[in-house]
Amino acid sequence: MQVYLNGELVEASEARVSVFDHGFLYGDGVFEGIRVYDGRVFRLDAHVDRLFDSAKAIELTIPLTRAEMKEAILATVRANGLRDAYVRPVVSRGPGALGLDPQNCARATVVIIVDSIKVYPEEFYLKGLKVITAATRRYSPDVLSARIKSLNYLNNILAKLEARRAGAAEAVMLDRNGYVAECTADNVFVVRGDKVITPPTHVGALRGVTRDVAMEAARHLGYEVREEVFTVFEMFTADECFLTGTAVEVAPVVWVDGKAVGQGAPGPVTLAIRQRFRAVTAAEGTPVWS
Ligand code: PXG
Repeated sequence: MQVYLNGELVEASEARVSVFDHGFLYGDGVFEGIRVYDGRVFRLDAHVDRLFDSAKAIELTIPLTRAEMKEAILATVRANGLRDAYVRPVVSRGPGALGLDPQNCARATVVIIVDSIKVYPEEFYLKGLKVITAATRRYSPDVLSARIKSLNYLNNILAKLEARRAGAAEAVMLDRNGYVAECTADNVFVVRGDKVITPPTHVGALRGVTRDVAMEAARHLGYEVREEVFTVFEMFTADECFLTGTAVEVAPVVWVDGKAVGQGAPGPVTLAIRQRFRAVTAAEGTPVWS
């Protein structure tokens, strides 16, 4: 496996970052999670734009242009020869003296990891997922914007531990007012009649790339798409509920805190959006090999 590290492709076992890197010491950095479907990188521009926006928000200078970052991602996928893959670009503040001031760090560290993708079993989509509401609240925009995809995932990890403890696939995280924000690595949607609803990002949700694709798909299928706040009450009283994310794609939720959603089985709107999502991933993308 070849890893991109500061402008070079190196063998994975040789890809090392300093213990003085502020990404390691303070979680000071940003990342992305991108999929490659059949030799094409899905929504490369959207992911690279979000990476640069996240970096801008923390005043981190990425020592590459957007075009160079895209080329580095494509070159790293090519070097690994994978037609289906998961890509993880990481940009950290770089090595520097102890102390959290980023001024101690001369240059950002840029890493791009390409790995084989562990797709979820089909059963997962046929049966649907069970989720719980986490006691751990999502942080509010006045604390740290959830739109920054940063190397600080402890808030999400604490909620993920709650899900694991409860034997649930995911944990729904609420904002400080009790409105649904997102899951630990996915966005949340509910379906009510002909309306497909997801929380606005200001409740403390990442603007997921898959969320955007699901909203486009729902509109394409003739549903009314709304960004509205809602509580878990609206999840278990909805006709359908589903999650979106790069890893999970579009996955039905059938159970929330022990209560069945709708009929307790994946619904037709979720399945139609998932099908449309799959068609989009099969048709679009930046070719890795031209
Ligand atoms: N919310 C959060 C907090 C996320 O981390 C999403 C929503 C969905 O966004 P996308 O753009 O993927 O639709 C995410 C995405 C990983 C991994 O390795 C995490 C994500 C995506 C891919 C891999 O844990 N998080």
